[in-house]
Amino acid sequence: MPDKPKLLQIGNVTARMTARFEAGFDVSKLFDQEDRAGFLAAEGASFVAIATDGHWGVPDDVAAALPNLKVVASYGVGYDAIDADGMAARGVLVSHTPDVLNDEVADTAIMLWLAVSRRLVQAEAWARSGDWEAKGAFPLTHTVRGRKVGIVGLGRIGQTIAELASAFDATIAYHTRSEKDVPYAYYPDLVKMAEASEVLIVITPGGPGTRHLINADVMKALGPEGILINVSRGSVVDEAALVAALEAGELGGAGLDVFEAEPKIPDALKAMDNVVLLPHVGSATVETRMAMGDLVCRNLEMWLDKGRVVTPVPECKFLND
Ligand code: A2R
Repeated sequence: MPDKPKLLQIGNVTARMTARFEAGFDVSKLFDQEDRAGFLAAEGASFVAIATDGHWGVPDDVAAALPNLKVVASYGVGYDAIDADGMAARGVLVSHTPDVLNDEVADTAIMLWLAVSRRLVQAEAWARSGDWEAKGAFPLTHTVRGRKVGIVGLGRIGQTIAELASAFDATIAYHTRSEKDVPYAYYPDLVKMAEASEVLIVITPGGPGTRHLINADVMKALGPEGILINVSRGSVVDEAALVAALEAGELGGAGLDVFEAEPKIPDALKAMDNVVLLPHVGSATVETRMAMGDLVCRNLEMWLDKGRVVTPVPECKFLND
């Protein structure tokens, strides 16, 4: 029997995924290597496949040490940690896991919005601490019903967020680079949309194209009663400007699942009670992570079988025909 093709696993994954990788590939684990540089120099040329995720990506030393790389299967929809254009130019087919996490990330966005508006965290603490008995009723909050919601990025997840927000009688607007065929108001100018919105939900990809798209001007336009929700990438929001806007009272509140230097969160944000913070759990349920892992495996299995993948990133689609 011919040797199995070699796959480099960048980080740890579930035992279930590893077992599926091992059915078709000879698997090596980069994270198990004590001498990473020595290992890559000695073995790098033998690998044709990489399994990674949206956080680990394909580090530069790995990309350079694998001249015979043919396929990368990444876990997660965002792939800003992978140089997809560079991989495409090398003829490397990169895949990701779109669609299977749309509902989960959209639910997380709505959960954050509700938590900020209805002060869920403080109200729960009020109940738990005995303040209800000692001090009486919790102060009134603001309704999420009938709000003007601006969505920044109206792709697979953004459209799912729009559908959920519609159930709260929201008036939806969106900002993207190109207008979509949807029944929502299109704003080519993000600041104008922020001015017209009470809630701004950010769900674009990360990377240089969207870095600090949500800047001081956008936050100021959203205003002292406005709420910013970010479930995309930390890099999309200028975090220093966000802290400054919240401290100055120029922005009403924020719900954040992602941060610029994860897992570090600025202390200033941790100290604010008009901010709800999550540790990047947008897609993190057993069911959705299982579906994502399954799609990573199916991408690799289809590549072994047919030289193609199920869900290539757009930059690599031409290699999948
Ligand atoms: O700009 P367009 O027309 O290509 O629309 C895309 C929009 N988008 C942007 N909007 C404003 N300024 C930009 N510089 C910009 N770049 C992209 O983001 C599109 O409507 C949306 C992305 O949609 P999808 O590609 O379908 O991504 P999906 O599956 O919704 O996930 C979005 C992100 C991932 O990349 C992860 O970072 C995160 O959600 O979990």
